[in-house]
Amino acid sequence: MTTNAWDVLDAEFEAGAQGPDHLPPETHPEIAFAGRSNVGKSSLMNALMGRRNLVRTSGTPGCTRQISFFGIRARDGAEFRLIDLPGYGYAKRSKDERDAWAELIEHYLLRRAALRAVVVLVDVRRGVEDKEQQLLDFMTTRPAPCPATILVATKLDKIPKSRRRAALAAISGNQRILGVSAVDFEGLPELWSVIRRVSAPAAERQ
Ligand SMILES: Nc1nc2c(ncn2[C@@H]2O[C@H](COP(=O)(O)OP(=O)(O)OP(=O)(O)O)[C@@H](O)[C@H]2O)c(=O)[nH]1
Ligand SMILES: [Mg+2]
Repeated sequence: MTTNAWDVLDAEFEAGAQGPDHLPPETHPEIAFAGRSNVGKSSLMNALMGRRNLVRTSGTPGCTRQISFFGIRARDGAEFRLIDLPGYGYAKRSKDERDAWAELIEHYLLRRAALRAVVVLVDVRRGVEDKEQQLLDFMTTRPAPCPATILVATKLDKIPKSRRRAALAAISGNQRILGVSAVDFEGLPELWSVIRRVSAPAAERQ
């Protein structure tokens, strides 16, 4: 059984935006996935949506070149969107290309009123590096309402079970962190319940 077969009734690709002018209307709460290229954003989204290949993944860093919008309909009728952001930190792109992406992502993260939370992904073996810290700091500069940031360590399956807890503690310091794996689905129910909570209407969120 796929991880969220019990909760995701329907998941579909809705729109792709390659520039700030192409963003779709803000019809539903949005949860965005951000992190460096190859960290596992698209794989995690597929696992969460219970779909193997809805979001394109690749062993080649820099695979995701646009902001992709996926519409979710849950069994209880809740509707929200998961957003796949292009990965940053992929050195092989030209500077112009990187600048255009940074502009698009910054525009989205700063201006999108529907944005409820940003899932910031780090590789459990690398932890929070400069780029991730910049992203976490950047999100605090956003004018209210400030979206939540959810720190998530991916590829947990790459380290032995006995070392996972210590590895997560070493990454997070005082912040809350969730460890996940898109391969063995570890941590996905916990992350899913956080996503459900932040995407719920304000009155239901507590
Ligand atoms: N072992 C393991 N491999 C993973 C996991 N998640 C992703 N991968 C692998 O990591 C590689 C990159 O995954 P993607 O999901 O395409 O990464 P991305 O962050 O979307 O990359 P960009 O689109 O380039 O920004 C692929 O080869 C995946 O199979 C995981 O939890 N465990
Ligand atoms: Mg991707």
